[in-house]
Order: sequence, then structure tokens, then C-alpha cells
Amino acid sequence: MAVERTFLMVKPSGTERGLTGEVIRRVEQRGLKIKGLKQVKVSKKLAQDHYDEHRARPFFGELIAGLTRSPVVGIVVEGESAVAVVRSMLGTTNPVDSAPGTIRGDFATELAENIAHGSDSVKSAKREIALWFDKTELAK
Ligand SMILES: Nc1nc2c(ncn2[C@@H]2O[C@H](COP(=O)(O)OP(=O)(O)O)[C@@H](O)[C@H]2O)c(=O)[nH]1
Ligand SMILES: [Mg+2]
Repeated sequence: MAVERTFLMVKPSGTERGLTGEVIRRVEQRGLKIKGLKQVKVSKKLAQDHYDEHRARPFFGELIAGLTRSPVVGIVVEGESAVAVVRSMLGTTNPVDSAPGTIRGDFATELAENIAHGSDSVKSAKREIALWFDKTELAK
């Protein structure tokens, strides 16, 4: 058990539907702390760097187009086991399988339109937070 930081992002599929506040509300209700928060108009390069691990996938072009089509909201979340807690709040990658009560299980049915992203490990979280935020933008 350890206090961690993770990178949570409301993707265009969430911001376009006005679900940013709902995602933030759930994070705060869970007792997690927000240490960074901003809306970003995502460049193609930032989107590609964010999803670097998926570069060779056949759906990569679609993934980048989906992430750059509308502004996103990036959030640095801190708390006990924050990486795993945020992932469980999101639900499974494919919303069809996501349990009710999860963000994806409550608001989505399509894989490519699954509302929000959460880092999958502490290592990924460190990389993603550094990619999306300058240190001066983060609370202590
Ligand atoms: N179009 C399409 N999008 C996908 C597919 N697999 C994953 N995605 C999207 O790519 C994102 C990143 O995939 P992944 O890292 O495996 O899932 P996550 O960590 O749960 O978001 C997912 O959240 C989906 O929105 C696919 O087969 N087709
Ligand atoms: Mg992922």
C-alpha cells in the first residue's frame, strides 16, 4: 500500500457529452485528491506520444483522430493505490463488459468512445504526468 499519483483524462468522448464534472465528482467522492487539472487542445504529436505503446496497432490512426477531435481534460489524481483505484473506477477497456457503477459501465457502450483514460501502472503514470503537465502546474 502506498500513496500514488495517476493520470486521469476525460477523453473527447467524455468532454463532448459534458461528463467532465461527473468524472471529477466521482474522484472527489472517492476521497482522492486532485493535484493537477487542465483542459488541453491535443496536438497530433502529444496524442501519438501518449498512446506510444499502441503505435503498431491497426486502430492507431483512429485512436489519434479520436483523441485530437475535441479538447480533453487532464487530471493528476493522488491517493492510496490511486493507479488501481482509478482503473477500477473506469471499468474494463471495452464498455460492453464494464460493470454498472463504473464510469465506462455507466456512460458508454463503444470501445473507441469509452469516456476516460487512466494510467495502467505507476511507471506509466510517471511518464504520462510528465508528458501532460509541467511540474509548476502541479500542487504539492
Ligand atoms: N477503435 C479501437 N479502439 C481501441 C481498440 N482497443 C482499444 N481501443 C481504444 O484505445 C484505448 C487504449 O487502449 P488500452 O490502453 O488497451 O485500454 P485502456 O488502458 O483501458 O484505455 C482504449 O481506451 C480504447 O478507447 C480497438 O480494437 N479498436
Ligand atoms: Mg491503456
